[in-house]
Amino acid sequence: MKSFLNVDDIGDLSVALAEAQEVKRDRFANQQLGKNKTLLMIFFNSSLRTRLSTQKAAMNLGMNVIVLDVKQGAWNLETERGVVMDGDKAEHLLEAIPVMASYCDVIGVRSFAKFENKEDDYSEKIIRQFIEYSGKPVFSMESATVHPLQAFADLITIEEYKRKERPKVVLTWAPHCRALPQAVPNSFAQWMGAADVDLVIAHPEGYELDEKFTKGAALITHDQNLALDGADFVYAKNWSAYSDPNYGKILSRDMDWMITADKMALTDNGYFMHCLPVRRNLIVTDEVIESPNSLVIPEAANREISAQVVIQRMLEN
Ligand code: AN0
Ligand code: CP
Repeated sequence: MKSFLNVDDIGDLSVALAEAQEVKRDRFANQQLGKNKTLLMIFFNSSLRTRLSTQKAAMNLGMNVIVLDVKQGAWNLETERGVVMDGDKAEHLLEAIPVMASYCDVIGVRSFAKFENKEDDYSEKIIRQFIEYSGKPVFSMESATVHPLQAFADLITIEEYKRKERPKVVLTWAPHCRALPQAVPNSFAQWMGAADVDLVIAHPEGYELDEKFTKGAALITHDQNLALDGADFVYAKNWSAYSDPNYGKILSRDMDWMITADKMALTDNGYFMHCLPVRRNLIVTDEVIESPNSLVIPEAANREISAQVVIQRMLEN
């Protein structure tokens, strides 16, 4: 695997899930594979889980790991070509990428949507430059439009907890105080659309996601209660608007969309999921996230597994 952004990059999902179970059985079985190899993780944005789980996965494979926080200690990077660089940015990404690539074998990039230019965000302008100019395998650790390591971990979790052959999985928008990217819901919809589940998406009017990601959904509705009826998994997430002219904007703060015990009562004893970090009592009540049906911790733990499968594939390449 040379790059990892979309579900297609991983190929057959049942093969990927079998590899994940293999990693779970013995996560140190491939210690030789990464010997004297280096993973470079580049963060343009904050992270807790991605940073720790991906580093752990690389260490399980015997790799060395370098982490660069661009905001803390690196030169401010210019990303636009043709700019007269007389501002606060001392170095251009076009030099920085090949330099960074010369010190490593595999690269992970976290670079959120900037919400300045939808075309730039949806062409994955930043991570595409890493793919083009590094000459190394590159994976997304949440880039402008996708968070595939999260979606893969979510799929592993659903596979482990499902009680039906083909569970009903609901992706529901929930309220938040900040404008968040569409990357997590985009990837979740894309991966669930390709998996053996019935995907239903619920959101208020104006929060339609890019159809490129949601085309595998059985139903997309503005009625959250209808969506939750009989659900096996409830995946809550806030996102900002995708549709023009409101790209990147908050259109609703409707607290009726928060996941409460009453909402969970509509499901078939459904599990609650969220990628974290989550703001309690905005997205979900304390009661629901602390309930025995909350999967947020095993879901986060599976981030180590999804990262290990992906890095392993890149090392085998
Ligand atoms: C980010 C997001 O919504 O994309 C990261 C989630 C993994 N969340 C926040 O910025 C709070
Ligand atoms: N879920 C997730 O990616 O968390 P972090 O932003 O903390 O890495």
